[in-house]
Amino acid sequence: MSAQIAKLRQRLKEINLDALIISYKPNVRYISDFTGSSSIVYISQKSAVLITDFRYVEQAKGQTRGMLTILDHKGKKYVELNRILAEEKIERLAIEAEHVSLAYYNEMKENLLCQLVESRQLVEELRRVKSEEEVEKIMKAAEVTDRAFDYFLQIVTPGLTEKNIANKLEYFIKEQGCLSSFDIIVASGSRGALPHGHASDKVIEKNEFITLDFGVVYEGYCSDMTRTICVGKANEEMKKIYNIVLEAQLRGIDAVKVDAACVDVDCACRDYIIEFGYGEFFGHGTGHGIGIEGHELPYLNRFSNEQLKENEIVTIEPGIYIPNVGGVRIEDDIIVKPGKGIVINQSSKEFISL
Ligand SMILES: [Mn+2]
Repeated sequence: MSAQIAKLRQRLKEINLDALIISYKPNVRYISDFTGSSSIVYISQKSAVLITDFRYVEQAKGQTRGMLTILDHKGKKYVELNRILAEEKIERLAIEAEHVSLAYYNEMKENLLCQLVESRQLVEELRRVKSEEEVEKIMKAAEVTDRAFDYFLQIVTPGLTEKNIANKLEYFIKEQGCLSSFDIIVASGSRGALPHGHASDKVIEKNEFITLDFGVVYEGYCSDMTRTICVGKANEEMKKIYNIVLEAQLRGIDAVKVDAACVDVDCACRDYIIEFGYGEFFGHGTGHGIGIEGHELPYLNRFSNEQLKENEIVTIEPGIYIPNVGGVRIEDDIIVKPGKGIVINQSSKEFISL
């Protein structure tokens, strides 16, 4: 049995659920290592079963390494499920309320021979704390991210469009055996004021700031990093903003440790930015967990009411965005440890003007 299945069984016991069906891909991957696009994973105290179809049976056998029983459903998936539910005398079965469509839920409700109950964030909660193996994968992803940033510094120049840069980076990342974890954000000049300014056809001009936010997936695990640089000579206001964001980010990183309240980590960044009068220009949370997904639990923002746990990996990414002027964001990934977190990214945060 895998450690993940053991953790889930323990959790099911604690909350008094007989069994759970998982169909959300990131959760399926976490519990079973299976990466195919269509499956149901059934976990009870007695069994661990992956129901998929002909296209994926061989793949599932390889990826799950004998830790789950693989079933090939010829007809509807619920027919196989009903057989197991009857065999194990399951009365209440949990379904991932946040990830199934209404149609899917209704189909299951009408056809399953037991009571269906909603579960929320069950596997997501288990995914928060990373195993050593998961930490290593995310560190590898961060290494590739650092290399890609070095490459960005070599190629970025006025005259290229944001898309030109994103495409070259994308190619570089693929050559390293990875994938981008989301559409690369390249936001130059006044577009820097868009926190999620995906690369556009805008041409990079001399003396502009460029915010680059990207991440890579290495063996299923994501990194996430942002740097803002200047091509040419920086104006004083923007340079001042850069230094405020950098100091805020360093304060945020310092606040990351075991048992820290997520809201306090957010405040560590936010209060510093507010002090300089830029509070209204920092409209998003300070960070989030990373792992199988680019954004996952825990969330570090003004509304968080939880605490950091050892071996969670979170981003710290404050920013200041001035409409029609531009913006700065700096982001690193940090492993939560007692006393002080470990920053994974090695890329320099000193102000770079090329
Ligand atoms: Mn991020």
